[in-house]
Amino acid sequence: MALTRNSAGNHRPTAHHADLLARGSEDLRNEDPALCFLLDREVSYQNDTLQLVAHASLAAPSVLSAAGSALANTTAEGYPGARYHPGATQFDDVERLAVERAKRVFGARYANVQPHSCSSANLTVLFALLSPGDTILSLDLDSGGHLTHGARASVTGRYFNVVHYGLDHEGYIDEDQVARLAREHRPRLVIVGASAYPRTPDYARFREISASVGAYLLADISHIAGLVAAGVHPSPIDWAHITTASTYKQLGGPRGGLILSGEDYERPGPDGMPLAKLMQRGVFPQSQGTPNPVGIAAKARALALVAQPEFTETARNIAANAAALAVALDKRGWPVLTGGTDNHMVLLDTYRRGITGAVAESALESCGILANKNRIPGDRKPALVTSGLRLGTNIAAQRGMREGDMEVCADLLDRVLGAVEPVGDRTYVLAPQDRAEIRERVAEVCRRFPTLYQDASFLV
Ligand code: DSN
Repeated sequence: MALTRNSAGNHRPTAHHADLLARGSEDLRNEDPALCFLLDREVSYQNDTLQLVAHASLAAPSVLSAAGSALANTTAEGYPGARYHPGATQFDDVERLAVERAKRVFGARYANVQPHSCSSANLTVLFALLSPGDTILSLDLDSGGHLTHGARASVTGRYFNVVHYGLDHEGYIDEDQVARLAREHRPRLVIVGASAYPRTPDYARFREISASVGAYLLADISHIAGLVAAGVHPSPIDWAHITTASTYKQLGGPRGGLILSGEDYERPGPDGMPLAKLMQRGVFPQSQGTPNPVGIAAKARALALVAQPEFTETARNIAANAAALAVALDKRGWPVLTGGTDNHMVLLDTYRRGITGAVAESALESCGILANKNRIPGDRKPALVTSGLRLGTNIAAQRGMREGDMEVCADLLDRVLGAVEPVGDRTYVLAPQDRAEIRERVAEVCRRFPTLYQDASFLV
């Protein structure tokens, strides 16, 4: 997008973002060594830890830089060209840039870049499209759904009548059940999307089911947004009426969310207002006040990187690595749900081998490996214990690992989980010599595959 000339005319900067950031880093180092130490330690922790989580990616230094910009001081409710505060000239252009980039990256006709998270984006969509008591049809939490899809613990479960679909005996979404429940309960909204589902939903079928009962279709692609953007996973943009995404899980962006729409963006919503306008109003003023300008600047930067061929290559490796990791773990006797994966995520039923998710997560973390405990279908353990473990390959691919390197990762996981001796659901014993030996091997892998933070000179 060509930047529009701002209202201050052809203003030449007299001060520079990069100088400000350098000065800030210097001041932090000199004036607040305690905080600086913690921040330094986090950089080295991220370098020296083998992150195999599904819910994160690494933001490039330039994304972090945009997130630390002077736009932090700008308060401007509303949208570009229609703000409720003065002084938003640059922010207007930054937000327009982020919107254009989001549309381009996802092939969308409409984008709103203001949601503070994908949870906020989902709440916005639900409250914009539905009235209290309306019926939602969504995947249940234990089958891999999300809190904001109508879980009992969420406000969405209190305000709406929620009906859940589940998985078949092989762990796949049971679309026939979705169709049957839709006929039976006549939902106003069907949600397709998950926090812990390793397979590809059939978006065309979901649209057909939604259309058959006159429901809207919301696709939540939080976890798989990078694969979708890179064309490594089918896109729901033109199947769903609305698509939501988070920007940090797989897009290498800041904490934040997006609301997108494809071919349906002008379709009338419940009160006749086009969906795009309904979403604009749904974000501001209905569910959020001031947008976060630095978050939006960082989204703009991350989306520019997502458009690069290097990102497509990383996305291909994310999916290939996950498939290879699933095979390597299965070979070592670890129960892989659905027997594999189509995306970045591998789910293990660790409890089938006597280890709760809580014990697995904690033992791995003590060895320098991150993966998170996760409830699995039919789980009888509470959410802070769980019977499963969720693994992801976003950061491994960003570190340059390839399919063949997943053997090493599977070996390390197997070594920890094979050595751990559970004592109840949350505690365990791991021999100090085992831990020390594994930690050394993890450190060696991390040195071999440095993160993009290894040379942290960008912090000045
Ligand atoms: N949605 C949560 C997850 O999938 O881990 C965190 O954002």
